[in-house]
Amino acid sequence: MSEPWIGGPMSDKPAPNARRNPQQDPLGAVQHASKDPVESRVSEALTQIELDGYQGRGFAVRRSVFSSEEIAQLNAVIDRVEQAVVRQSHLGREYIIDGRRFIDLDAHTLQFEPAPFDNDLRVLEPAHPLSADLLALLMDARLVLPMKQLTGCDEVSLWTDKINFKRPGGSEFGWHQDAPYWIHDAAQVTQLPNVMVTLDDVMPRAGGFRVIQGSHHEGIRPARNDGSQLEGFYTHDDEVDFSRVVEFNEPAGSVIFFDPFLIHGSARNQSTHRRRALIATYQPANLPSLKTKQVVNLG
Ligand SMILES: O=C(O)CCC(=O)C(=O)O
Repeated sequence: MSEPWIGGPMSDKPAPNARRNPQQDPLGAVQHASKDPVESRVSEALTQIELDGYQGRGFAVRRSVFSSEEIAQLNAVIDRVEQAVVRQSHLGREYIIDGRRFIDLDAHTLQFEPAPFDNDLRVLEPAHPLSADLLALLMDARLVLPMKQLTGCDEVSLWTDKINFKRPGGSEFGWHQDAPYWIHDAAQVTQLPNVMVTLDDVMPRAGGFRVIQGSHHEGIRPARNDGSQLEGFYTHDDEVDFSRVVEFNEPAGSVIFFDPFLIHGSARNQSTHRRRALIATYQPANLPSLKTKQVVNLG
């Protein structure tokens, strides 16, 4: 991780850790995959080493937490959800922000890729009301137990969840922190840990998730001032220390817990494969969720 990354602001160039020796994993990723799920089962709760990594770097990674069978079933559900919302999207309210098409459909926001892929879904938020399987995933102990530790609570509820679809050629997610989006709505913005579940094997150049490790220690950083409508939500490039970029090219079914203040994003998908991911944010129990305002207690 000492190698400086010179990719520049959300460059398509792979970050330096994109290929690494899993035996000496600089991310401290814990391997969960095994041919024998009983033998390989490790405690769902984060270990002290993982918790220390989360505090210090702003993230903790667990590789192959969900099996390929579980992910295949989940992706079949997600395909059906995607087709259903796109089919119904003409019923929603359409608007354009920074050249991108958005549709509000009931309590869901659909964001589409910019042209020429503007009929392809980029983000769906929230996703869990559309499938009991998605809600079951969010209640899975492999997510809930770590989230109890990260929120410091005995019981947790859902703040928000979304699916990022990232088709081949799909667009970048600019550097940002989540805390500025949520600070006006959330009861306690410091208690909103995120988890990304990778839904496809992430290859170099597929636009893998990236973070600036340690950046969560520095509070909310100044935003872009480039005249775009969403400038206030993106971190100014001058605030991004590119020498601290970590890119996660993990197998499907891996999970990455990350802090709401951590600067993160991802580059365009230059591969020929989709790079889907589910991101869920947890909070203490009995609090309303971001978009539906329903309380979704998860355990
Ligand atoms: O999916 C990604 O690579 C990044 C997504 C992200 O940063 C977000 O949805 O807030």
